[in-house]
Amino acid sequence: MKKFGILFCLTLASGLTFAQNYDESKVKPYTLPDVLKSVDGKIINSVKSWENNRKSEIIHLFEEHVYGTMPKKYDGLDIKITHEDKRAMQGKAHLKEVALTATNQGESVTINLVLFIPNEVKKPAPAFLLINNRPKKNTLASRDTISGFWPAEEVIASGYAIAAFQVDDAAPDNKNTFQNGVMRLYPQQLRADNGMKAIGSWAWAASRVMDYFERESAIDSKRVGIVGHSRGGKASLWTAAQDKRFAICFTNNSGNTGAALSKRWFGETVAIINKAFPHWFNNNYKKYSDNEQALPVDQHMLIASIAPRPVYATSASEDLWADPTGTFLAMKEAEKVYGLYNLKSKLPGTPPALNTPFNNPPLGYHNREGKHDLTPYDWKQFVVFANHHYEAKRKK
Ligand code: GTR
Repeated sequence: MKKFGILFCLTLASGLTFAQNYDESKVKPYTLPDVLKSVDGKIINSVKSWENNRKSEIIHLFEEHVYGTMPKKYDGLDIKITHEDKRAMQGKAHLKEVALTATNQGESVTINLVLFIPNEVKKPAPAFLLINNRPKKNTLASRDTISGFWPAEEVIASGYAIAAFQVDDAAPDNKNTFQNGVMRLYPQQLRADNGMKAIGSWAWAASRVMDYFERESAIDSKRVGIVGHSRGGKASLWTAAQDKRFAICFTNNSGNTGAALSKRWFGETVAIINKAFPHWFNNNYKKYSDNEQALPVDQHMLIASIAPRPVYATSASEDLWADPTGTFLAMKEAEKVYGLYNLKSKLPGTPPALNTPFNNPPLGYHNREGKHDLTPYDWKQFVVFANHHYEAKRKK
């Protein structure tokens, strides 16, 4: 009896910590760190001072306080085509299933990649890579079932290759087992308060896929967009921030510690995410639970750190948990860094109406009607955005 009483109290106590706001009129004033002012107070007003100073400072702050450090070295990468079909999708695509085995200090991890390359496109083809945070059945090589989460046929018809790996290969999405993947290669990360965890591991794996793309003659590794939904969208941002080789970043409904501002305190909060998913971010991040104002960063800085490469963020109308307005505002705040590169943002001044995509680089955004999801509608806008970007590059 007594035991139950204690449990009940704990539930109540955690219920109190979990209070959250869904009411715009209740958003309290907050101050964002100025993306164009360095920690020592220097004003950043040129590409040179941004690139030589502030950009790496920002990445470092995110490593220290949020996602953890990103190991860059490993001993080897073995690339094995485990299955191939040159006439997949009724002859429209060349399917390659690839096992990427990375080794470091006697440990190894295998990332299984599914890749479709359009047959009707002059090679090398541009590509989209999805960090798949949902079950593998969403990204099936067999196409026995087709999921709107990864509309590979439509992307192939648009002239792009499409690839995916499932996050569990890199780090199981579980607080007790996330170590059983990339982390095995870097045991010191587990011991450090600024060591990476699952989100860092997923981003690390995306970079190994890029290592493979650089050696794959059918893929144009200079035209690869990294895509992620929700927790995968947090990882796609971190991937692009860390790895300049990704040409575009797509972050879908990524919400808290993704593209949405944390200091707005709307929808999911840092306390909630740290409690529910202690295995995503580093130990230091736990200091900011219910203490967002102390964070030396906010998510507009992560978006800005990807500049001048384009970023497309999305929201969904029924997904207040991921704070659509806070996502849009973060994109707006990032505009000034693109401005340094003379890249004028085409985003409107205020959050656009539902289903009104702004899909011209450098910054794209839409708020789709409906639920928290990655859908063919979202992918369609990603393709348009990528077309605009690559087209503009070709003309230069
Ligand atoms: C939720 C989590 C979000 C988001 C989402 C998802 O439970 O609170 O931050 O990552 O899961 O990945 O679908």
